[in-house]
Amino acid sequence: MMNIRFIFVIFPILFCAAPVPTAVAKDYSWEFNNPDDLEGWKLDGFTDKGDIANGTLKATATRGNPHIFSPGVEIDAANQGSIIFSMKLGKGIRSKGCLLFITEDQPNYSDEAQVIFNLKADGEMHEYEVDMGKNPLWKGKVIQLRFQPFFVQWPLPEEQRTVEIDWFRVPDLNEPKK
Ligand SMILES: [Ca+2]
Repeated sequence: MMNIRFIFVIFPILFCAAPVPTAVAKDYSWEFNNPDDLEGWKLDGFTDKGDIANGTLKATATRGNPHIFSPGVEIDAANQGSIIFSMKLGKGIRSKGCLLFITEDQPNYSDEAQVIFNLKADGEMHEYEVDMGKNPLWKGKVIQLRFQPFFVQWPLPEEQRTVEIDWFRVPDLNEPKK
């Protein structure tokens, strides 16, 4: 009797204590195709938590620098230097966007750990590719992203406050294309 109890207690402990495998690049892909499923993303600076309709995450900003936080990730910076996404912004918005990141070694957001990108402001859906590798702090294991679709002075004309994201991906560049 004692032996059986011992096995039941000790096995889960051994399992939990097993060493975590070393960092392996993981493909990340958020498609925003299921209604009300934000796939772990959290919005700050928008009218609500975000809405998913017609396969697109849609939200309306309440300030000039709204934030969209990714869920926790384990991005291998060496093999995942590129972030791609498909986004639609209000026509005529005069701004740039930026992507901030934190890593295991630098777990606090700062303006040093960001990459700024140009926006396409014709009011249509566009694919963007941001080369994160050009920031020297993009190294080791990246644990979260903070996506800022724009940063502008407030107030912003109402028709320029809406952001739509069709998908957002961080591919493993070493992985052969499917
Ligand atoms: Ca989608």
